[in-house]
Amino acid sequence: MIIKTHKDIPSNEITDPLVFKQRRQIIKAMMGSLAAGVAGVSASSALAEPVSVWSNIPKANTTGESLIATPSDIVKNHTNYYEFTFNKTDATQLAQSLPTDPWSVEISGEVENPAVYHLEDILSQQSLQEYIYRFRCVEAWSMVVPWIGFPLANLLKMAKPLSSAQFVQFTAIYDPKTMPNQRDNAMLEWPYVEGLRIDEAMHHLTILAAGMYGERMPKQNGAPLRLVVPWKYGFKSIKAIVKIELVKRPPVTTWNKYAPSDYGFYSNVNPEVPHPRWSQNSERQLGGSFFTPRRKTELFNGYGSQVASLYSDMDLRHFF
Ligand SMILES: Nc1nc2c(c(=O)[nH]1)N[C@H]1C(S)=C(S)[C@@H](COP(=O)(O)O)O[C@H]1N2
Ligand SMILES: [Mo]
Repeated sequence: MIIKTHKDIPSNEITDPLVFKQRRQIIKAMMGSLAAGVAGVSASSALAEPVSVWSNIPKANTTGESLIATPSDIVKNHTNYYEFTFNKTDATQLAQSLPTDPWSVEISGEVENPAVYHLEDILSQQSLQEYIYRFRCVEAWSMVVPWIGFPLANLLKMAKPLSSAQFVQFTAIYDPKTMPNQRDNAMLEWPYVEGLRIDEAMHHLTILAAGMYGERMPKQNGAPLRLVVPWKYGFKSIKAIVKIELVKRPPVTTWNKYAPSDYGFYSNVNPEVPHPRWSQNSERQLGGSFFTPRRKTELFNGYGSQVASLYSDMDLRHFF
């Protein structure tokens, strides 16, 4: 038997494992619809869904800037998902065991119409758009991601917030069976909780994302539904949301509770307010080479012309 070593295989013969998986999914989808055609019943939605539903998404016109997305294999393989791991690589594998279909999202609290929705019912009522945003982690790295989602405001309006609703609290899934750090009660308090002020939550740049790079959200990036708030540090953009509550008081959020002097409730990107252990005035851009210069971090991550008015009467050093 001739064994080809890695050296002998031309690079175009090596199939990226992600591409391989995608191909298998497409084949599975084709077989699913074939089988359905023969049997005369409709295949399950996930399998029969035409690939184009996720790949021909119109671009949202929210920022008017043209950004070049970070290569998708980098965004999919460099993640922060503390329920699974404290490193950046292992969630790619570990998160695959999280069951995300079916999924429901509860909307409750200070609203006229509290409800529990099947995720698919939420998605079918929204016109999904692509939002290409800069994304800045508090650890001083950044990327540009083409998210697929819809304004959070759309969903909140369906629930009809009462005037007493001043903040929005988001809760992520609690699933210790598949999430090792929940099982071990490691480091943070679980489930992961985040929050926004109601005007931040209603802002048109704030989205719920169900996909990226022309496909459904990979599990390690927060499937099936995550928040994206592009002018705040990445930890505000909570993954795997199961509950959205409108509340009267500022929510107690996971990172703020863990280390209040390091991670403020607002956590707007701000080069003038250093983390106690590192500067925030520049960032390493994922996908660059050794020679790519660090990017100068911008106030509100560059979205100031659209969001600065939310904070006009606030001292951002105090409310960091
Ligand atoms: N549920 C949950 N959401 C989370 C996190 C997490 O650990 N758990 N990490 C946050 C942090 S620190 C960042 S930087 C972003 C990372 O998103 P990405 O892994 O898709 O790049 O997700 C945020 N949302
Ligand atoms: Mo982060």
